[in-house]
Amino acid sequence: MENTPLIGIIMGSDSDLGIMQKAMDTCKDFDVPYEVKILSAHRTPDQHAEYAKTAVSRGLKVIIAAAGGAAHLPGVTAASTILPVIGVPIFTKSLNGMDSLLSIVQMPGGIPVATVAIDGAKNAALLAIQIIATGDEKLQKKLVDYKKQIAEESMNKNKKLNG
Ligand code: RP5
Repeated sequence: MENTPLIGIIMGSDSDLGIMQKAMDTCKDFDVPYEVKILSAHRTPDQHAEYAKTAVSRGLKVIIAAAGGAAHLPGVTAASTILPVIGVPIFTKSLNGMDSLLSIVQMPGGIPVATVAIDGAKNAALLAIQIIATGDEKLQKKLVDYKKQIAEESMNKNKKLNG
């Protein structure tokens, strides 16, 4: 049971994988089990619907959904599950990811998607981990340590500046 995925990481295409690797790496750093799938709201709507509808019963706690362009994947996922959905807008060459961002962030009332920055895969994973940590003291401790670590790294930059 321990390795049952808690975070589902889905993305519209394998071309999103380079960015989404950061989400996977962050889950690994915190030892939070995850699963990864290519699922498209447009190209594989039936397979995607099945995934979203069975997510709760399969034990997932949060879904991270990444998509670029007409980025409907996070919103359609949120429409089909009661799990929290975090959307990652993927950078696009034609519109610099603004198309992805606006497609994901402008959800209608009643169907929330927590949207991170364009290509913000690492923050998406951190947010998913923080959500799961609300019911997991061990994970809370890891998050406290992580915050200490990034504060230390930041302060060390001052040491370098001032010699
Ligand atoms: C979206 O279309 C994907 O999320 C990807 O960001 C974008 C382009 O997909 P490919 O044409 O590279 O497969 O569905």
